[in-house]
Amino acid sequence: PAIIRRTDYRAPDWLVPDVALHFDLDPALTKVRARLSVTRNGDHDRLLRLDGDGLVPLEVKVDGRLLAQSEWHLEAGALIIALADVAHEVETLVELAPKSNSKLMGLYASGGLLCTQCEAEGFRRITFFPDRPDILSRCRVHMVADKARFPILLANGDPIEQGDEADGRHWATWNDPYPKPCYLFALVAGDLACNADHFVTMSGRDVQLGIWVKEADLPRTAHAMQALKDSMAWDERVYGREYDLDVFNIVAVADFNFGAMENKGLNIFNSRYILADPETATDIDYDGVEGVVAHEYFHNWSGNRVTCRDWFQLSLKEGFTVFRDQNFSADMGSHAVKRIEDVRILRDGQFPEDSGPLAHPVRPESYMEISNFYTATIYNKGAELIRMMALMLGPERFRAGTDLYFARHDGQAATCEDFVRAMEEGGEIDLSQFRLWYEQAGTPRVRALLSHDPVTRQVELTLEQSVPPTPGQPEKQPMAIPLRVALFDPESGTHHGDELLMLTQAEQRFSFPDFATAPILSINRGFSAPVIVDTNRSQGDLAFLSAHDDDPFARYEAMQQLMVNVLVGRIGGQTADEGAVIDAIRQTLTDPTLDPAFVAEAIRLPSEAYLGDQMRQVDPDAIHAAREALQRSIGAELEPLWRDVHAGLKANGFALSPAAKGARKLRNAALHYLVASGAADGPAIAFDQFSSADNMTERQAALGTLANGVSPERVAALDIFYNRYSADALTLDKWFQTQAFAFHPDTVDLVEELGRHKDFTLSNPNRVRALYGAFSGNQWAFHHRSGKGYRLVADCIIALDGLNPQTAARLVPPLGRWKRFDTERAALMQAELRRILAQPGLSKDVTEQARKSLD
Ligand code: DPP
Ligand code: ZN
Repeated sequence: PAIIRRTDYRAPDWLVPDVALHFDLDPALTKVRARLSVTRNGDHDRLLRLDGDGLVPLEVKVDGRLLAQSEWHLEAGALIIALADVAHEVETLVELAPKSNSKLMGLYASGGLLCTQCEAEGFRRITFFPDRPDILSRCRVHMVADKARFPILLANGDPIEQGDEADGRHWATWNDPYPKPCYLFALVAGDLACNADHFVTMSGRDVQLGIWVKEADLPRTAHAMQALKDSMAWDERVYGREYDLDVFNIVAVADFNFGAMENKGLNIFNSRYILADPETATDIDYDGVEGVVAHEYFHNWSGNRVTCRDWFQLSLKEGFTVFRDQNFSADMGSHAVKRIEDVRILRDGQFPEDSGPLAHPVRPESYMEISNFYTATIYNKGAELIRMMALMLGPERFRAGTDLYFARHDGQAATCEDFVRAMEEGGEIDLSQFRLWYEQAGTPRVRALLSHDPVTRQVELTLEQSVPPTPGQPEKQPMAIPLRVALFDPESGTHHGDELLMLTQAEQRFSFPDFATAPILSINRGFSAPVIVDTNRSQGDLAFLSAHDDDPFARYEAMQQLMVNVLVGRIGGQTADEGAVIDAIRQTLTDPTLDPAFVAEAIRLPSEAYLGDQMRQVDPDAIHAAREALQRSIGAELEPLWRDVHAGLKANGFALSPAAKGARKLRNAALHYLVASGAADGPAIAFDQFSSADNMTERQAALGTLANGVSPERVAALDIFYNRYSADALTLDKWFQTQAFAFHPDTVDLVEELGRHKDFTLSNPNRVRALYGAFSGNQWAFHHRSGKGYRLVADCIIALDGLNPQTAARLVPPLGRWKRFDTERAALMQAELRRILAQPGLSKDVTEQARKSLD
């Protein structure tokens, strides 16, 4: 497969200002007629090239004249035509079979619906078109379908007209007045019910809102609708951005590769990010619905009105939009807890990517298959870049920068460079060095050493930075790293200032005058930069900060570091003292001033994967043993406290207030430690919570806790859960996922069995992720020394590749971490990657990921 390079970008030869699409819809055979007005872009004599993937032109017309076969040809799927003048009308006719489209790209069938997914390059599976994001077209869509099976017909923009035909069929026409790239095209046809509402925008326009689902799911759409209205109000208030069409529709579908898609005026969602009710959704699910609804809505400006010039600029819309949805969710709940959660996601998902064979810059230089670049680096690290700029600029100047960006690039296909320039000009700041964040891959490491001279009363902070080599980038330059820093007086527990230091050189010193005694360093407060900080702080310093730091993230971080030090020490064979960890947890648990949701985050042990990331060579068995042992000690030492917390937070129902959610989170953490303590009644208490809970948050947490052990309650709870929810796909996913995530000695064998379960299917991406995605994130089980875990995942990749290469490719990265493991495991992982690559007819999606993973 060919490699596409960022520097090869060239403006399009032909533009398509207008397109009219006619769909004769049927799951077995859909006809698509497309009429493109094309105009020559500049003075050249190059042919018109319309991308196509698996399409055969049944008719090709230019300016109404049917072309002979000799007047066009196909080249790598694309339709090539010679055109004489500067403007023409080109018309094509193709046939599709949506119900056999298992890739879920283009037009496909899901649970009786017909729907589309075009980002990144799915539109070329629907019709011949220049499928690149810098071609912006006004689009009119006409759909005809059987009225009984497809009573609802939706497309982008505003509905124009509809009517019946004689033969039981009906039609609808939609028009989208905003020029858009074809990756934002969408249509849906099906038997759908609507949760209808409306929103009055800041200029007083009334927008009709619709969330379309299967009739039976209507009661589960209330949270999504509230989230949509909250998002619309938030984007007006915080960014001055108003919605621009008369209707905004969302459709939920069961089979979807992404989480959701921001098609103009017609968002299409994976149903897991729309449907929620107390019986089936956890607090995390509710937050996921709120965050993803907001994310897709915010794309209307950051993505649709201003789109991307080419796919190398993907983070322009994704990083910025993640930043926007993170701040929205923080405003809707707790800023402190949201920041901790987002950093945890970054460290668990992006840091490993940045230190492995698939590391790439936030603005990549090349790709084979763009679907492989919808990564934690583009999304989550991309969001951290925007966050750093917002921090350096401050709220007013950041807003001036985004205002300038939207005003200057509205209706355009822009670049990351355009965004940075708007920040520089609107925010009056020089970001020359900061641009390296878009170019250099790898997580920077900062070494921070604090020294104090009692004679001069001077404190000196020495900061050293380095960026590790990554594929294709052996040498790195120093980055511009904004670090929020405070120095605490250990006597008074207070600090002097909260300064933003800019680390711009490989090594830099900062002096602070007038300290009688040595202060304690609080650094990277609020996680001001996405870096790894190594400090010379003692366990005593960390314990102090875990009790006194007034920056919630730094306080959490001190606690995590305290735990990491003990665990990494023990994994390395030292007898690290756990007393400080237990004291810090006791102190945090009993501090009445703290938000329970924060407490639940702070007392949680770092994940096995994060611990692995701290080690040169990952020893999954030693990590698991050390973490389990510490968990058991914490459980046993503080057992009465866990019992109190668990009993004291009872019966808060399923209210969705931050307080109620926090209480459930802490109660679940207490249950977890209580069971981990080994107390004889632990499983019975968990089973009782499982049986009596009136909400899924407590029910699923109890199930997860039981699934880790080998008690009889485990089997009973899993059976009850299965019988209660086997008819509801989203909830049944939890049953698969809980078992795949479980720290159970036989997880590998259980996952193998579950792969043969009658409810397991490769055709639903959520189900695949629930089983194999979750399993490969279970470090201890996946890296079973037999290599069986690797084989299971590789078998799944091979089987899935023929159906849905995009989802198959997402399962590859865990196999690529072999360099970090012992030689036996590394050899087993490499062997599986080679076995995958040896498959005939392998997709370019999986080929790219597996090849890079072997390097
Ligand atoms: N639908 C995906 C997202 O919103 C890709 N744009 O992130
Ligand atoms: Zn997005």
